[in-house]
Amino acid sequence: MAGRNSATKRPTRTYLSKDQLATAVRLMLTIREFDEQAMALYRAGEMRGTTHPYIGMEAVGTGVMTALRPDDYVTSTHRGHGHTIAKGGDIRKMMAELLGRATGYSGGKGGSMHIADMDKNMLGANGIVGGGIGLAAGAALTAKLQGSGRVAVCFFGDGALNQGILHEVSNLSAIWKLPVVFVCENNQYAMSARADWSVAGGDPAGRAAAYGIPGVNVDGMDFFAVYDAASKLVQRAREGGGPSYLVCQTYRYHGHHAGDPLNYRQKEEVERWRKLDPIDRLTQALLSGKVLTEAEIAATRQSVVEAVQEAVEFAKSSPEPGVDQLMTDVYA
Ligand SMILES: Cc1ncc(C[n+]2csc(CCOP(=O)(O)OP(=O)(O)O)c2C)c(N)n1
Ligand SMILES: [Mg+2]
Repeated sequence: MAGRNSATKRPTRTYLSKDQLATAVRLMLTIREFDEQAMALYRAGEMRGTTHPYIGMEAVGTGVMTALRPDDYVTSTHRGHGHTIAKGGDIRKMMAELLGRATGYSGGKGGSMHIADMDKNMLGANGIVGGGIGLAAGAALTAKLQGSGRVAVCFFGDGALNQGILHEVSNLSAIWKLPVVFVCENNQYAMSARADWSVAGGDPAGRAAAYGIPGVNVDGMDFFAVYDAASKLVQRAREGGGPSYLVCQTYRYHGHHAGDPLNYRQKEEVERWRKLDPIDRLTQALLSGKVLTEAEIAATRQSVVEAVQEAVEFAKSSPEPGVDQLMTDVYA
């Protein structure tokens, strides 16, 4: 984390520089614009396969990533664009991957759920629900054995709460005091299954007690709440305190994937969550705290739209992988 000297004191007890806060705004706007354009490309029939939009959940990925060092590890999910963007990924290579182009992260052969950026220590999206959980513990074990001081953050959805791997990995991480933070993005649904119908025991953060580790539940629509909680848990892990659970209450504005008919939830529910919009809340806080001006925010919005448009053009003008690539990157 940089910029402590020019720190802005926030009423939330959060110390972040103007640069860091402006970056958070830019990242959240980029995530939203990127996924809006990805959905538009899907609807226009330009994308093979599908895409899972992170729209509405931007404060979670951005708040957590703001609390990390660049060399910290992250594992992601099928809804991974926001994590990759917030970890510093390249939106041109991401968009090219979505459109199946050779310039994409996986040479255009993987699509949305096969985006990783090892240079940024983003260990990858994952099409298997809960698939990143074991990888994060492995990365954390590496950090511990090497004494590197690095931390692993594992994002997963409410749907992964009931996967057996989470229990096994939580137990082992606690026993071995691994530097890992398990971040549950409770966006209230796993496909069409409501979390309050499918997750036993009320607040999932309470499950942490069974492993003797901290469990914290925060408003995932509030950048500062996520950042504050993540900072403490990451710091604790870095100092040898071991793993923890961070449960973020959030919502996906759109369907499970871009083609979801969305016939399982009420309009009023969506409207209630949209009133808590994480981008509006952060920009309003920064305007009223006189950290950023309307003009600065408008300029950021404009440059984000242009950057994503440029990424779309880059992707569209890139070639598809050739037939000679058919058998490369095949491991089994
Ligand atoms: C092991 C496994 N089981 C089932 C699926 C099918 N599936 C894909 S996404 C999903 C729901 C995941 O919900 P959640 O973990 O809450 O993440 P969200 O989509 O809400 O971000 C399911 C069941 C899968 N990909 N992997
Ligand atoms: Mg979910």
